Amino acid sequence: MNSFIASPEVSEALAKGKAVVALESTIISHGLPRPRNLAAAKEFEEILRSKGVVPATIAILDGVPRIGLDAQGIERIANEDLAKASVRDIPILAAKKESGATTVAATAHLAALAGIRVFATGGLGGVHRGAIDTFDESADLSTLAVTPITVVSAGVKSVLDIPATLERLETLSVPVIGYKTKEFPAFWLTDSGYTLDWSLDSAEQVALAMKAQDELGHGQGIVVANPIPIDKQWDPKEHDRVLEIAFQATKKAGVSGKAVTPFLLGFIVEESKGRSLEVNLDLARNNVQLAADIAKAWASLK
Ligand code: PSU
Ligand code: MN
Repeated sequence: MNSFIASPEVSEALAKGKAVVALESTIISHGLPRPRNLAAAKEFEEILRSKGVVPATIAILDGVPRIGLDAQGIERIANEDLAKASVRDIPILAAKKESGATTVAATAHLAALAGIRVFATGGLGGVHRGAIDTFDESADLSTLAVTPITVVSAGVKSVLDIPATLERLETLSVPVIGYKTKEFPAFWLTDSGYTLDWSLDSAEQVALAMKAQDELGHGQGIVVANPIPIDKQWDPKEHDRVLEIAFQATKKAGVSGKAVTPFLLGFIVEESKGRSLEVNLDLARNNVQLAADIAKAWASLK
C-alpha cells in the first residue's frame, strides 16, 4: 500500500506541471465552528478551481495521508471529531489506522512530500505568549525550516507572541515576505505593528524567490504574509477587548499545549458574536486567492 495517496486530480495536475495549492484540515476541524467549516472547506476549493488551480486539501483518513479529498473526505474533516495532527502524529495515526486533521506543519510536510509547492492557510502557528516558561512553540516553525513550500498566511494570530515568532523565523532562516507591504499582519488585524525587512509586489516575484530558494537555500520554506485589507479587518479596540477576556478564560479553564489554539479560537468567535469568524473567513479567502496566483506563476516559470 502507498504510504500516502494523492487524488487522481492532484496526481494528474502534478504530473503535468499544473498549478496546485495545498489546503489544511485543522482550520476546518478545529479552527472554524460547524456548520460554517464545511461551507468554508468547499468555498476555498471553489476559489482555486475558479482560477484554474487544482485544490489539494490534506488530511489523514483511516491512517492514510490523503493529498486531495473527495466530497466525502471534505465532509469527514468538517463533521468528525478528528485528532489535531502535527508532523509527529502522522506515523502513529498510520499505525493505528486512525484519522487526523493536519496542522500547518503536517499539511506543509505532506504537501511537499507529494511535490506541491504552494499552500494557503489562515494564520501560521508560532511562539505562544509565555513560551519562556512553557516552551510552547508551534511545530509550524521548525517544519518550515526543513520543508520546501511557500505558505501564504495573514501573519500569525495576535494571541501569539508575534515578535518572538518573527525572531524564531529569522533563526530558522525562513524568509518572511510581506505581500505588497512591509507591515507584518496580525491575522484579524491588517498591521501587527512589527515591520518586515522585505516585501514583494507580485506573484511572479514570489515565484522567482521560490526558484532562487531552490537553487540557493537548504530546503527551507517561505512565508508570504498577506494582510487582510484594512476595510475588512476586525475593529482593533474590540479585538483587544475580546482577546483580554479570552486569555483570562484560557487560564481559568486550565487549557494548555495543543488545546490552546482551538480553545482560544472558539472562545473568541463566541465573545465577538461571530465577528471574528467573518474576518477569519475573509482573510483565509484572501490567502487562497493569492496562493492561486503564486501557484500559477510558479507553474509558468517551470
Ligand atoms: N490559525 C488559524 N486557525 C487554525 C490554526 C491556525 O487561524 O486552526 C491551526 C493551524 O492548523 C496551525 C495550528 O498549524 O493551529 C497551530 O497549533 P499549535 O499552536 O498547537 O501548533
Ligand atoms: Mn504547542
